[in-house]
Amino acid sequence: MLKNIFRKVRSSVIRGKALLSGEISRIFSKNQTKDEVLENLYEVLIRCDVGTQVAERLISQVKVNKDLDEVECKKTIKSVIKEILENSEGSLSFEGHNKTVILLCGINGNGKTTSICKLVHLISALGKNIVIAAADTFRIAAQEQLSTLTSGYKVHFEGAKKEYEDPGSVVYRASQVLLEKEYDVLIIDTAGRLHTSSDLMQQLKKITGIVDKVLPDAIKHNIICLDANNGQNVLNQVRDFKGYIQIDGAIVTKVDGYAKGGIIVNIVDIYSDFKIYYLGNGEGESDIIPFRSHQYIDYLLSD
Ligand SMILES: Nc1nc2c(ncn2[C@@H]2O[C@H](COP(=O)(O)OP(=O)(O)O)[C@@H](O)[C@H]2O)c(=O)[nH]1
Ligand SMILES: [Mg+2]
Repeated sequence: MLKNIFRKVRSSVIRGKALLSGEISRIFSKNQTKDEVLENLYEVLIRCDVGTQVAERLISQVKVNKDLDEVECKKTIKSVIKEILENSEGSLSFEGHNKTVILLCGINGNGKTTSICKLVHLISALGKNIVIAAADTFRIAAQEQLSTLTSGYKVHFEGAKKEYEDPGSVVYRASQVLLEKEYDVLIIDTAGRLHTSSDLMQQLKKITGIVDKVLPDAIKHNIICLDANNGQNVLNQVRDFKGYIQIDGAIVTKVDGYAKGGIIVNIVDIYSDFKIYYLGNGEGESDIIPFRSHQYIDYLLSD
């Protein structure tokens, strides 16, 4: 099954290279005292988005090295990050005859609709029959975007019957289709909402309630789309969405244009039960990479 998924993925390697490794090398090329090295290292780690908590832990571990050199420093950082990322790999389950529901949420522009198209690309390749619920009923253009993007696939598309229709109604109809027909997977696209807008967040909660009611036995993945380039702000997004619905993990998008690299370590360190399912690696339907911590560490720290 995994093989099939990889066959459909254009590249399993993150495009580009993170800044961290080169920045660390630069620190050691300057012949500085240990204190200066540690001070500069802390600055670099913060600049690379790992967050203060992780940066402090890394510094305290690196400090322990008696003869601090570049190789030892990178080795220590790698091993701490490896520990943080243990158990962070998310995987979508399509087990036996169980039905699976994947709900994507997140703020506007983070890549929900694009990621759904990528998921359709991957999941169709597994021979699964897909229902899409276009529950972003605020913008008719959003429905059209999703319907156009997925038009090349054999999917059941459930959209709004009229503008501003209650997204809950769309999700209800789509859940019924999944329940009654030979479909395996329901993917729900939701309206981009500000995590600060409480009525829209209540609506999201209502959507998950409908799914729970109509499909109590389905395997459910509530996934937040996070734009890697939002830096520390993604932490607020996760916190606020978690205040309304259970969030199992994330698809981190736009890593193709993200050189800082460290935000995933930061998120997983703070939310230890949080899974990273996929990385968005471009705008195309096959620009999606299953998250593998060792590959991500290579991207962060390989020379
Ligand atoms: N470079 C890049 N662009 C992406 C990625 N994912 C989404 N985008 C772009 O981000 C913009 C917003 O995406 P969209 O799916 O409409 O976001 P939504 O509002 O959350 O549904 C679009 O221009 C997408 O092409 C990605 O992984 N890499
Ligand atoms: Mg959208």
